[in-house]
Amino acid sequence: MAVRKNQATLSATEKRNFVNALLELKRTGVYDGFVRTHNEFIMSDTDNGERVGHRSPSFLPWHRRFLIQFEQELQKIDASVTLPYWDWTVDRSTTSSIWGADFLGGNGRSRDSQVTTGPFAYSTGKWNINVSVDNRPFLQRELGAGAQLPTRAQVDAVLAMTTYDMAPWNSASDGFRNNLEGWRGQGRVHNSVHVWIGGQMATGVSPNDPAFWLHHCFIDKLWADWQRMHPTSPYLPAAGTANVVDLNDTMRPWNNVTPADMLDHTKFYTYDR
Ligand code: CU1
Ligand code: CU1
Repeated sequence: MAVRKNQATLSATEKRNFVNALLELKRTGVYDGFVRTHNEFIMSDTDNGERVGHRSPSFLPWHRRFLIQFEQELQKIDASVTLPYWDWTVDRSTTSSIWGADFLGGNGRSRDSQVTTGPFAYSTGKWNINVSVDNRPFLQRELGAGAQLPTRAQVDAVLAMTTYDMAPWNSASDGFRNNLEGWRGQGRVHNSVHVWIGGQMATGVSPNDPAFWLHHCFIDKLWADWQRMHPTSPYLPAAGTANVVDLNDTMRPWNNVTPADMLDHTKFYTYDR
């Protein structure tokens, strides 16, 4: 069984293997397909219309499935690789090891936010931004400029919520899902991490930054933690709700996946804890 680990615990070899698998998926074009899919869903997910990837109950199972598919692509390159997670409640500095030149590379420079260090710097020639919202071909970051990272206390307050989601099943809902997604609540948990990194991460083409996978892996772990804390709290809505993905509804873009299929992550991987 594949074990997903805290990125701070990875060995130099594990970091290198992960980076090399990312670069290979980028080279073959597989990587950019994930960026394109994510942006299509962000653009079409609306509070009052059909919504699948964001602002809706299926935010968590949709990204779980998206990460599993991406991880399987990495494992075709190197079977030893799993997605690492970034616990931003602990590793909160713009100079934490996650931003090292041996891993994700560092902050963008002041002039144009261009990342110039590490394996995803434009100058390497290996990380051109092809699916773009601003026609700039380089990875951009503005670490810490636009938001604060959520604190452990803010995360714990969200984990304490007992109801998975509730009407109107969008970005105005109370409950665990929307407070974790970060459209409301102290810390604006998931959303504020995108804004804290800035650059592409603050847009629909966020998977252009490999940090996307480490951030969403931690969000996925928090969902797993919540499930363990609240074993009798089900995914909601169960059935019959317009515009959102009920428990047993098919979840686009996949034609054979429902939220129910995604509830038990241990069929696919486990977390180190
Ligand atoms: Cu997303
Ligand atoms: Cu996200």
